[in-house]
Amino acid sequence: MQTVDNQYFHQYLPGVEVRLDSASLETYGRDWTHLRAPAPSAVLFPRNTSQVQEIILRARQDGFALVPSGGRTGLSGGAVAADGEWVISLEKMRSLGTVNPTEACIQVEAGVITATLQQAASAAGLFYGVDFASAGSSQVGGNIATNAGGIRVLRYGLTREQVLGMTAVTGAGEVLELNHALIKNATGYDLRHLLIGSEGTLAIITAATLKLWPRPPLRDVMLLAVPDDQAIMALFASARQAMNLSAFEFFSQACVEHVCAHAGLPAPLESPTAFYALLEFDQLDETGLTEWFEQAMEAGWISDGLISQSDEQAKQMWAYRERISESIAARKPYKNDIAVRVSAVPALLAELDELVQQQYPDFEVLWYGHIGDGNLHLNVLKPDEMDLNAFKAQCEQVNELVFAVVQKHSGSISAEHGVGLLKQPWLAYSRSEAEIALMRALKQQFDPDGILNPGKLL
Ligand code: S2G
Ligand code: ZN
Repeated sequence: MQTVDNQYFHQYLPGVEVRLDSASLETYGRDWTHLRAPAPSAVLFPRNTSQVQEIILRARQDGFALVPSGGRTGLSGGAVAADGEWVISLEKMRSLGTVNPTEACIQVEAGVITATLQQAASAAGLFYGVDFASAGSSQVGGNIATNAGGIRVLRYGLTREQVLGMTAVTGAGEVLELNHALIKNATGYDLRHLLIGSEGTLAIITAATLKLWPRPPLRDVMLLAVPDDQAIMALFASARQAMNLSAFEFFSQACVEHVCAHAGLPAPLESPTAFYALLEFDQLDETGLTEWFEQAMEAGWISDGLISQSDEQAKQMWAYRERISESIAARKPYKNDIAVRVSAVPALLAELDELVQQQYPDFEVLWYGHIGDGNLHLNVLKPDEMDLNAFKAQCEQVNELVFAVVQKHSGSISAEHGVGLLKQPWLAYSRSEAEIALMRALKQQFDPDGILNPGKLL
């Protein structure tokens, strides 16, 4: 393999910005995981789709692997470059089209920060339906490549449901303009949906046209004390009937204690409780809400609760959920991001609770997530004195047991964070042999030389 230096890039990829300095290699070679030491050989910053195409064709010709890079907020190692790859950062491709009010959509380049897209929608009196804690640093291209979910999937769906059209360059160097933002297009396989969630292994997404929604009506947020995890789903079923939910999140008391300690917040309710449910819903009339609340109390699904009186208070209540990740990051948590059908959540929780008690007697375990989507985040915190590798090895042994329970419920071993490097060894717990063989065949078609994000996902 050729060595790469400024002269090489000047000669073969003139006009493409390249960085070879160690600080850039370190920064752009990692994501939010600490799985591998970053070691790319170069970081390239294309400014348009044709430069992305030139880079792919050159990498094919000279045998270099490529790792697409967005906000690098991923949690499964999908953007890690540890074996001399070229990182292709889309951060310089951040033009934002004007909002199309007739079609309620907007065209953006891949490097646009998610929060910038949300602001552009809001400025036009519309709403971008996907939101999550890392929206301030994640990029739209990466959101599409990992089919990011977040806190309002219940009402707006995942990133997949927002993508009306897409520009992408395959590993063979072909530029694809997919679906052209058509609402109806019955002309064969919808390749857009193959690329959404493909984690940069089939093509590099360079632009997309995204659906925007009407600005949501006034909303309220409720924070409820839930005595045990079995009550949560009964509460969800009842809430779903009584109000127009846009979010139904849950988290344990341990999560609240970490958030309060980390962010200096007061306890959210009078007394601690095993679990909390955070509901966001279209404002209800006072009577309707009081009746529902009393019914939930009488049924024993809740023991206390708070309803937001202002947007500011709603934001404060969301903080107890949204700041969990950051408040435990220093403890290098081992993360499981699993999903089952909503009706299987009570059984999954009961089985995994028991398993976790047995297998992790000495570790602090945190439960939280988008329980309304059937998506649970099980985070095991590394004991301060324990070696990171020993801790990860012990957690990985338990993975087999956790994923066997998920498999029994035909669930997903990665609900929203993607497979990347982290979950790749356990893919077969959620995908059949036939499916994996077909995914490999598709990879062969889209990326014949296997240069796109090798070692990730498959
Ligand atoms: C969440 C964010 C990442 C994590 O909070 O819903 O998806 O820490 C997570 O698991
Ligand atoms: Zn999540």
